[in-house]
Amino acid sequence: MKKILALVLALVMVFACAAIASAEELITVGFAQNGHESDWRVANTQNYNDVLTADNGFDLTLIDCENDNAKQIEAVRNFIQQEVDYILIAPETNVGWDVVLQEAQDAGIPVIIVDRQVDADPSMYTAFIGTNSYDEGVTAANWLDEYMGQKGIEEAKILVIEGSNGASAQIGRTEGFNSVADTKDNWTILASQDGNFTQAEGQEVMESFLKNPDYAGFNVLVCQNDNEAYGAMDAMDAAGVTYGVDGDVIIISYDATKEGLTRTLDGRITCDVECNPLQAEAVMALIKQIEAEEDFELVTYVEDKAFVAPGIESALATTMTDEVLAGRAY
Ligand code: GZL
Ligand code: ZN
Repeated sequence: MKKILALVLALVMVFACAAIASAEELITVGFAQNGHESDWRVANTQNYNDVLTADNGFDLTLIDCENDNAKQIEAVRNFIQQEVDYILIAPETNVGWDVVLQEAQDAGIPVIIVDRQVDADPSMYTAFIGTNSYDEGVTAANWLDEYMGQKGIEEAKILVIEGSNGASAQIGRTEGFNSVADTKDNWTILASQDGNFTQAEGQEVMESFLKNPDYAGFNVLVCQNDNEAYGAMDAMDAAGVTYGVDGDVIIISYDATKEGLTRTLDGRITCDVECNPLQAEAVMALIKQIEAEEDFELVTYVEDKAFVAPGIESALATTMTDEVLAGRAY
């Protein structure tokens, strides 16, 4: 009996040491995630949970900060207290980060800014991996210019439902789109309002647009993410306003999520500009480069494409088909 007990104890010790050893080898990552405001954000969070796994050598703590900068700063301070190996931040807005970035730097913890940008000096963090929102805005406007030429549309009377004001995604898409719009004397931006990247607020903003006689006759709606577009469609349906390839209003959206591309395939969304949420693989590769003391890129933009409804040929965008939709990962 004693021999069996000794054997069992020895086995428990072996497994316990292995567990401790492997726990010591895991790279601890604290991620102050923006929130869960959109399909895009949910896919982005899922991607980190799928990639920064123990099997890949990571111990990830992801905190959903409910789109609140203050909660994100608090989460970062907790990560500093816990002495994690790396901190990731997907900032709600781009301001107010200098103090906590300094605290992380003083604690010797590398910070990687992901998805959206901060306006802090690049010396305050280790690297940025995310989306180039300015280019997305330029792509959207260049496609509209191409489409107006193809269809012989004389003028664009544009309404814009913006993303969360102060988010670099909202700033970039607005500035990128306007950099082209400002060169077009037959384009008029009638209004541009914050829809906070959510379906509910997208609907509210669209309802207020539809009530304003100054905006009657608009023929282009730009939604700075797919969820806002779904809300805007509900509002236009209720008001009897037609949209999409067979309707009176051209809808340009951003994100190109599965639902967004489903609505592009059926022609309700005319053009959907992708913003790739699958960024965790690039973050994992960067951390492993840092761990191996190899050179690494300070700024990495993930690749974005654009998609248009069937029947539209474009040099800038992929025409949607069932196969294209089936091949989408998010
Ligand atoms: C873009 C990202 C934006 C998405 C929205 O990089 O920050 O936030 O476009 C999300 O869907 O809410
Ligand atoms: Zn919530």
